[in-house]
Amino acid sequence: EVGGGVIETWLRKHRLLYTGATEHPLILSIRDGTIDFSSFKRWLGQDYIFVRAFVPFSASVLLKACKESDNSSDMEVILGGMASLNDEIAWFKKEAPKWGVELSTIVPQKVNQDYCRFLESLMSPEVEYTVAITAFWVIEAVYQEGFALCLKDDSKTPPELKEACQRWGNDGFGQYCRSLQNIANRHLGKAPPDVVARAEVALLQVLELEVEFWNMSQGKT
Ligand code: HMH
Repeated sequence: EVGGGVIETWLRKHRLLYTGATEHPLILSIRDGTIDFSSFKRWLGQDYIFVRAFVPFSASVLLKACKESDNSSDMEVILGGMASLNDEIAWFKKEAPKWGVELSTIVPQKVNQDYCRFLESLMSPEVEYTVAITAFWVIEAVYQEGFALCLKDDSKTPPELKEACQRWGNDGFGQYCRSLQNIANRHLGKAPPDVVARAEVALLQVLELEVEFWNMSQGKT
């Protein structure tokens, strides 16, 4: 399934945009140890807001899976993702004070608002499960690939940032992303062309928003 799926075709087709998200200069600066810590702090506060908005979106994907999927393991994979979101929120709350970031006072930046609004649009019952699960997969996958880069043997990731990279870059999260990719591929493989086209648009929107989210964290928007 993986290798010959719709997703793999799209990743080849949109390779530059995909690597623009996974190998963004901010990620590369973490890996190279040259990161400006003010960027990390900005990212930390904004991503906390994003992750909170990602919870109801995940719940909507779970609901669609229960209603529209023929395979009960979809629900279990998504539920596992929601359990790790619970840990993520706890991690942000524990991490923020170490950096002097006050989470209760964070104001969402324009890009973050756009991204959260995009998630809300995908929560509509009219949006097909195939479209929503494709977006859900790519949102998780870009973080997994990006942060995994910062954990490679030859990376110079600052010790203070290792835990953040570990959170999304670890092998368990990688396996989870591959499970999501298999689910998305299975549904894309049997969806009508108009649904497949909307899923591709959603994928591109996510990639563009991810690049902008990193730019925003660098203070470049
Ligand atoms: C912006 N994209 C963004 N934040 C995240 N935490 C993830 C993806 C992965 O959950």
